[in-house]
Amino acid sequence: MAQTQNPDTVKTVDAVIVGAGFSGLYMLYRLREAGFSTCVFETGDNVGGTWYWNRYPGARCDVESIYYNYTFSEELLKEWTWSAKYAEQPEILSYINYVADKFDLRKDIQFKARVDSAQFNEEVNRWTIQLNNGQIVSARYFITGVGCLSASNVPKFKGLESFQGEWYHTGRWPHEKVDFSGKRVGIIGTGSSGIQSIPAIAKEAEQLLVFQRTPQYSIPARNVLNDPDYIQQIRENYEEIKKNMRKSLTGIPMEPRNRSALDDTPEERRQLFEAAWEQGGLLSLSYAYNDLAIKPEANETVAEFIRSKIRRIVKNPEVAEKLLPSYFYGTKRPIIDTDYFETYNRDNVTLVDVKSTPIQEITPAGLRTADAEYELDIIVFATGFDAMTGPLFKMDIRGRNGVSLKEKWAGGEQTRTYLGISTAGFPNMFMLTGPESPSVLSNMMVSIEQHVEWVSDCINYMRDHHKGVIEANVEAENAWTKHCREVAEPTLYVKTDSWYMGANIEGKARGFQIYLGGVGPYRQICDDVAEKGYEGFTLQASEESVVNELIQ
Ligand code: N01
Repeated sequence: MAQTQNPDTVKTVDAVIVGAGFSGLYMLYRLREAGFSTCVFETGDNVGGTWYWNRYPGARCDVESIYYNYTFSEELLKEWTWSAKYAEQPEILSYINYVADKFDLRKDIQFKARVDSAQFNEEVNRWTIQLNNGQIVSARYFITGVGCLSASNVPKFKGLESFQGEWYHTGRWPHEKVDFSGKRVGIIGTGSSGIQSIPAIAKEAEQLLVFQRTPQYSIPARNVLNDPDYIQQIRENYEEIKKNMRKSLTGIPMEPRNRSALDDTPEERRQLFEAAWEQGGLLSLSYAYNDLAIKPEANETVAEFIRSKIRRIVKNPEVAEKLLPSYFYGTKRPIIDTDYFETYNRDNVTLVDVKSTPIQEITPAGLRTADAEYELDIIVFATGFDAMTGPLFKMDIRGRNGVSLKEKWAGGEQTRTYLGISTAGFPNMFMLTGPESPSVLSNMMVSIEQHVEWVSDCINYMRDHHKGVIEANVEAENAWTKHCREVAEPTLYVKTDSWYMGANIEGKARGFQIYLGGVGPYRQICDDVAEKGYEGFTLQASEESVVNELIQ
């Protein structure tokens, strides 16, 4: 590590940021504006993060585009116009590139540079960051902007290396177009990525086989082009919209209807659900009543409503039956789609239930399940991610006494953080949208801006108050982790095996890793902590201020 390196070869900056996605870019902007020397390292060869890697056919955002953008610059808000209600991946990627150019961010980003390790050096209170190209950087602050869903998960199927065709993971999609025409394509996985890509691939491929383990609830997105008058109206009211986004539960300016599903008659519920189905979108059904995520009987009303829709849309009753989900609605990420269930009415699409007949191996010619062999030219893995901790664990991050983050969060302990931003024993390290913050259960843009602003305010505070080290206290961390679990415990989320629970990765500790208290209340908690001089953290004077005091 750096202690043994020639100091002349070590680059020194105030802050290192990992990742040039939405969070890393805004963090860079804020720190640079405040006069801190900052360097971003990015594995990819361009900006974009999630939207750089997830280029699979049909990829688009499930949060309305007018809410899924930066709000820090009024000028930017006025300059950029989203073409549709839900923006497609290429448009979002263009937006990110536009932002990077507008604010001249690229000059402080090193692309194709992967951070392999980061170690806190207690002698000098600095982080030593090592890159895959051998470069070493010393930074006061180490900030991760690695996202929550960037460590792709390709299940360890026997025989994958023997497969003679092409295979791709949705989260690591190639930049060149994948040609499905005339091909027999198999897709494994029916989460958001699978459900978005299945209708798109079905239109091109000669044959599409969908290997489904768990049927999913999905409701229509009802995407439309944005009307210029609507955009104008949004622009005129953006200050108000922004305020509402920030104080809402999810970062989308909507609140759940304040009524139990069990207080309405079946006919009243049906009418309400029908209206929500027609409206489409991420929250229309989840927000129809206030107890769908808490009471099993309330949840069953919406779950059965969606099942009835699937039975009606899918013409073959046997196929429809296989597509009926049974877990608590909303306890996996709700999915919105364009013609997903309709796609099973196509002649070239076949559904294979791999719950009852599991995939046994990938063969040179395709794939073998417990009762059949399928010949395939292309396999698409829409098999998700090692979420939340996966992106952090890809780096060897070591805090005090050389203890790694992986060791600290190992075994049944799961994650332990203070506010989802920091963790005891890892001074001057900040995790943007880290575990135990609202992150993926919110509009990420709102959560990203909140974290970036909180962290940059904190770093400014440190400079203004001549502090060199900030570290979460163990007591504050324990209290926060306990609070996170207490908020999640009464909900149905913890009763479902999902990636929220770490259940999709073999051997991973189970536990709900996201703060469910809502982005508005969470912002208030973080602001209060800052207002009280960073309550729950220990701040140490900077070396320069100690030296100055000694001299005087
Ligand atoms: O991944 P997932 P994803 N054999 O984990 C199956 C965000 N996102 O990439 O449920 C067979 O949801 C697995 O089956 P099961 C969004 O937050 C957003 O789709 O574990 N199947 C499941 O069906 C989302 O939630 C957007 O039984 C296997 C699928 O693979 C998150 O990313 C778009 C298997 C994985 O589903 C992740 O979504 C895309 C195996 N061995 C993603 N292993 C939008 O904004 C796994 N599966 C719209």
